[in-house]
Amino acid sequence: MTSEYLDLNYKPTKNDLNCLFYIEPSRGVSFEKAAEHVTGESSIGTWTEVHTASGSSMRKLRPSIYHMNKNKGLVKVAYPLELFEPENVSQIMSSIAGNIYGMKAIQNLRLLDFTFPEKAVKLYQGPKFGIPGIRKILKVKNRPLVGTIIKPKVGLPYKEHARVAFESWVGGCDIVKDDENLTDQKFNPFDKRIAETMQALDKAERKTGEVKIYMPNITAETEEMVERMEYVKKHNGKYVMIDVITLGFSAVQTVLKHSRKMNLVVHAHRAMHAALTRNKKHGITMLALAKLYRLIGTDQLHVGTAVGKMEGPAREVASIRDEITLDSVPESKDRLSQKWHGLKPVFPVCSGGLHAGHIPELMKIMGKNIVIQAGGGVHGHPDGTIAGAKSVRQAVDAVMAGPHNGDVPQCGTKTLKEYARTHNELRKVLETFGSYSR
Ligand code: RUB
Ligand code: CA
Repeated sequence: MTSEYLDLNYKPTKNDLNCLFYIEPSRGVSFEKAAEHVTGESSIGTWTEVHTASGSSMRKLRPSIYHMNKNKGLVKVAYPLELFEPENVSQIMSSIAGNIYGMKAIQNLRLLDFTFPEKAVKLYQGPKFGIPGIRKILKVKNRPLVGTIIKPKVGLPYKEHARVAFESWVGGCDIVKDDENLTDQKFNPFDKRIAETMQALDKAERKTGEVKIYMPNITAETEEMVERMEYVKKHNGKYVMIDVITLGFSAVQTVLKHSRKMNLVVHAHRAMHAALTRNKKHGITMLALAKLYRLIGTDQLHVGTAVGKMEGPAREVASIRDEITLDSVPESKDRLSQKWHGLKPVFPVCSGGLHAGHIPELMKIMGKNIVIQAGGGVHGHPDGTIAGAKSVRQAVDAVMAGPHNGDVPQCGTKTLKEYARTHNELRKVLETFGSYSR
């Protein structure tokens, strides 16, 4: 095979979408050949030369491999934007993250990152609310938002669900969320749950004087989701949540088209992401996926915790946070640079095995601009849900009142334990689940 795409002198232009891949060739295939195969199959190529297109029109669409590091397995490819249908994320992913994973020429392949040029970014709207819009709704300026997921995940009848939601809000949660696999089951029908839980929300707001949020899971077939959004709106809901990976990109885009019109905030749960993201040699990074959700505009996104029950090291979780919150992210060894041209920041959500004892370390890593969600950590409190919710708010208050380095909280376990002496709910949770330090 001649080198069709390799052009190490090529300088990407403002009309290119650039990708960073990790490639491991199969036995007997050279690195260059594997890189050529990946580049061809993700764009204009196939396994042999074809006689259907004229040379000049194809030359315009030809991508360039402009960087290669064989030792590290890294390849950068610049794709002309014309290869893609603007705003059609499914089409873009069918190209740069499609057939290429199945090719015999590669043993492993991972899309580490991609960069959209300014004119492509500007085609997208980004989040309608994002961090500033959500903080405005909740009237919480500085601290992390505190949320819970009703547990058990599935199985509670709707009246129980509403009662547990009420207790969570009264205890101090800002947000109550359905779990990713609770949608419209017989034991807990969607319409009854939403009506009952929104009534509980009104009651909780009156009792606490705080703004409270309920995030019902509307995940379903697309037209059904639109009906569910209308139903949520009719019951004065402000938010919906969706399982973005299992839905697929286009379905998420459909939800966002309607949510913008209806003024609903959209929370993105990432159930199933690890099937794509977890193997460090293969698949797609969560960083790359998170970028797509910022472009198309979910307002909140699960990014991991670094300290809880789900896999994801601190450095990686913090880099996803940066990607979805900063306006400009510099290039580093395993990512490309990206400018966001004013697209609003997505609220990073930390969730998975969290309880009050994790909060100092979590906030040291992730800062204050996060949503902290604890399911078991709230409803597993020995004194019940209200006490569990109180314990999380107390831990957040302790960290906020504790030492800071600039804007980043530096509260340690010792300070948390001291705070717990005068805060019973926190003390009990630390006795039950322990405190956490890395
Ligand atoms: C957490 C939970 C979330 C997971 C998802 O419940 O229900 O679905 O955190 O993980 P609990 P991620 O607090 O009881 O563990 O956010 O990493 O995708
Ligand atoms: Ca869950």
